[in-house]
Amino acid sequence: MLSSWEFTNGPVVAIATFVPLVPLALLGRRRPLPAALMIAIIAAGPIAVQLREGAMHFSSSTAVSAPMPISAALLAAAGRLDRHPAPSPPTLAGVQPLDARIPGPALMGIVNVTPDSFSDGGLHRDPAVAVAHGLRLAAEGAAIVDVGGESTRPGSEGVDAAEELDRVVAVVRGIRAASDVPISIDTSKAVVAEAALAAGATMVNDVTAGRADPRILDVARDAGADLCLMHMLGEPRTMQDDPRYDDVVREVGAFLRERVEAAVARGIDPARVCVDPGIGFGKTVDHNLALIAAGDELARTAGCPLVVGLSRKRFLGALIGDPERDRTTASVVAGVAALGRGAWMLRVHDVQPHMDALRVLQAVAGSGTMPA
Ligand code: PMM
Repeated sequence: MLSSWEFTNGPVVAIATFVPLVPLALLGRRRPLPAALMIAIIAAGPIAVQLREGAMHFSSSTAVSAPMPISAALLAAAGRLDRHPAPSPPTLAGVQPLDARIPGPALMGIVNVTPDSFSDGGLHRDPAVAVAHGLRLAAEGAAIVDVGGESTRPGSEGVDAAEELDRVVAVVRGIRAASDVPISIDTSKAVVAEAALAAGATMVNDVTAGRADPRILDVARDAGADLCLMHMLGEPRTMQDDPRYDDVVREVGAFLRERVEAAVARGIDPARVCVDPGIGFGKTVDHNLALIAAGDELARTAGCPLVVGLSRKRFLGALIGDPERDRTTASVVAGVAALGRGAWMLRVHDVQPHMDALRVLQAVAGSGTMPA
């Protein structure tokens, strides 16, 4: 894990070192700032690693004369996104692992059909607007769209099943009628998952990892659906009151492992399971940063691909020093950092800027394969 100095200063050092040299052709004409920041942060990776390993001793004033050649540093950093981050479980009954069916780095586009989500509550309450939004995210490059009808933002109270069904089923059906894009249903209720899967959803995304309503695991199994199991400390109403861990990475990893085992014990094919550390769900800023930095370890411990959802979340407002300011750039940079550290998929509100980032990363890595 990076020290706070490395995390804070690595990107700054890299910006000063590399941004003036980044080929403008890679940045595209739109949104050059996120692209430049994104390249800078991936370039910061090797510097931070060198710092951590004690192989290079420099302060911010000597960083500009760091011995590593610039192009090699960029390619080495970008190349980290090329390797397969999570060891995939063996297939059962011929099912390909999730990250073989949806190769990473991939994006899950968020369609919140709620009046009060973390950042976009109320925007898509009208089903037709929500469907159009989901289709737009798919057209922009989302590998899957995540439809949710219950807010889980800190302090929220939850919603009853009838209201949640009313919010999400028409939206899932509408997206499915117009597109083949995989659809995830973001719910903790078995009855909602069941109806959404019948309407065309293909994944169940449960922020309680099957603890709130264990029947949801049976529903996912019987439908042959994919399953995302997320960590949350406590419940949304109180989770941010005073979250504490002895070792957040070890505890979240052990929890995810236990939940994967519980799902598999219930008959779910491990090739259908992914996990999520639950950024912002009972975590301080430091907890969130530690989990983002430990993606490789979390995926290894859980034994399946790792989803990270940090888009627009509150800790980014704290990091940029202004809770009111737009968090798109912060989301893209933090998302890229998560991908470089083992995440397979990012759950994001703003697909287009993240897609721009992935295109630039793949160009930098020289892989020649651009996301569709
Ligand atoms: N965050 C929210 C809702 N659902 N699901 C997963 N798997 N991971 C998350 O981080 C996650 C989630 C809350 O964020 P939002 O209100 O901005 O959608």
